[in-house]
Amino acid sequence: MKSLRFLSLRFLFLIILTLTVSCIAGRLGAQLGNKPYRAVMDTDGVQQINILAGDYFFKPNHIIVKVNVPVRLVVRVERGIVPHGLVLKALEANISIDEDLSREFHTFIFTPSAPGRYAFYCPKKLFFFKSHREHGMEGVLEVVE
Ligand SMILES: [Cu+2]
Repeated sequence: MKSLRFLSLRFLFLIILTLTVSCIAGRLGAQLGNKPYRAVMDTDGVQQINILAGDYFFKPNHIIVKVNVPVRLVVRVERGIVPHGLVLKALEANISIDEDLSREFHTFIFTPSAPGRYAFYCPKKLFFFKSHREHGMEGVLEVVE
């Protein structure tokens, strides 16, 4: 009886350890796996970008697009209980996005009209806690010639 209990305790400990390690690895992966990502030119002449949004990241978080070429930005939202949003305000480049990411997929179409580096982020914040942006849920859209 005693050894059984010891075994189940060990099992429980292993599960907790596994969960902790995978959680930390996931966070690290979200940060490290973020190399600059160049938009792919679609056959219809649109620059296609797919990003994943979740707690609390955008992946990739550094996107490079060409100026004066239409962009189709598709955001897939990871399932979770925390609501997220996307803000990308770059009026000088003719981009204005401010939307709740309430569905699984969101598509934004715009044509960046000026080169530069423009921040995008999640504007959500719960009471006195740090904002999602402060948690790392932000990125850069780099518009190049
Ligand atoms: Cu968020």
